[in-house]
Amino acid sequence: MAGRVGPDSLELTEVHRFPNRPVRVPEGLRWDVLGLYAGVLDGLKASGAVDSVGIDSWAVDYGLLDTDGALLGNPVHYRDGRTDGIAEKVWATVPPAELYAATGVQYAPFNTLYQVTAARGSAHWARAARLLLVPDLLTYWLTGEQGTELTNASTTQLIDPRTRDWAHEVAERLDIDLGLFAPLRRPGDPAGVLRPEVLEETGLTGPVPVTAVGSHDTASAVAAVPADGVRFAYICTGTWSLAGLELDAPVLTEESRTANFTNELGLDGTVRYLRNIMGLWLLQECLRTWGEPDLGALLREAAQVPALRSVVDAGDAAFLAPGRMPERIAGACRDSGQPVPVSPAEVTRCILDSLALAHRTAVEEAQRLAGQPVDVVHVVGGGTRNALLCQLTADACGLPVVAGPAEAAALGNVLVQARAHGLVGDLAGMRRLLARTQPLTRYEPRGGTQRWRAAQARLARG
Ligand code: LFR
Repeated sequence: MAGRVGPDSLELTEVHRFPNRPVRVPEGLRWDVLGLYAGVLDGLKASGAVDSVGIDSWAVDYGLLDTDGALLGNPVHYRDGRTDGIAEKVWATVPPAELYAATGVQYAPFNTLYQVTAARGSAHWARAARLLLVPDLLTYWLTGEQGTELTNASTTQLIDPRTRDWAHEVAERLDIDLGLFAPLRRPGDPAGVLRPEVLEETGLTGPVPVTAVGSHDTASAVAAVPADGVRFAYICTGTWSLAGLELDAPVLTEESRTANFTNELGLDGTVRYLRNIMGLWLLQECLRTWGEPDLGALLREAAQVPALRSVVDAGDAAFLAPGRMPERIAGACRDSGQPVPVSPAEVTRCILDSLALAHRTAVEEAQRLAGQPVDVVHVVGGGTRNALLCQLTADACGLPVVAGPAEAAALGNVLVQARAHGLVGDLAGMRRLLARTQPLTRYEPRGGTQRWRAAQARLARG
């Protein structure tokens, strides 16, 4: 994505799009990270000319480098099964309550902490001299410089959200050598310049500075929520739904831990207090099984299916792995004594109702646990293109939804670069610019919160 930023303008152009296709090999599910890097180079070439570059991606995953700086194998996908049963091993040394009090990170089997515990003893791990999170790895290949960007580092479960530095004691107790990580850098910090070979391959003219951004896509997306003030919740919708609040301090209570809220780090000292919800992954996987039918037609049909007939727990890690999704959703409905959705439209409706319900629960609980009430829900990311999901979310939350921008992560990335180059002001100024320049759609709740509350209770009873 190429961004163009002026004092009163902000434009984003898609210059190149490439698929990110996980690959299953005999040893498990892997990322084709060289393919992604090639896509980045093609994108730079297609841009023609740029003043600055910034990289963001999904969180938690990493590549290992040997002492020569060479990549040791393909990064493992966080949906790979290698972390099954690993958390219990970690908890035997550091109990979950202590881990949460020290890191504020929700339990997810794929947190980097559990991944590195699972990797121990492997041949690659034995040879590893450096661990770079995915966006830091791509940045390293572009610049030759290594760093660990803070917003993404906060998803490793090895960062203390109060000090915004490494959680030294946790690492020590779990015998994790923090020397494996490159020094921390923060959004806006310089991250080097494009290497001469990169300039040559892309046809760009140097020097082209690379800037650390909120390299966790969700950090960039939250930075691009076009909100005014603090009384807002956000939902970053895409493969995941990340629903929560922006706070100025972490919530590390036991109640917050059992509610599985995470305290990831955002821009300028903010905390992204949120919950991971399976998101449109549930639908994407169904579409894959159904042979990629026309989405527009399917959503129109789903809108005609009666609401809230069956709902599943969209926070359930049982939906994490790929494969057979329609069957697994039908199974969850059957097991909980609800009508079983059969047609693609019925399954789609069940997914969208379930997501809206999970959005409601997360927004409600986040306000209660953080003691920060909201008047509006901002929905950003790819899911803003799904009008039915936005309307159902407004209905379920009983609050207005402001939807947009769809490319929030890219906009947040671009704005942090622009700020580092003195083009925009603080976070509030960035948000004002977004609100002035980006098309937004407002959805009013249509009433019937009672039915959503009842569905919530039904699901809680299991
Ligand atoms: C969204 C996201 C989420 C993270 C998940 C796995 O793309 O980055 O924030 O929990 O992917 O990395």
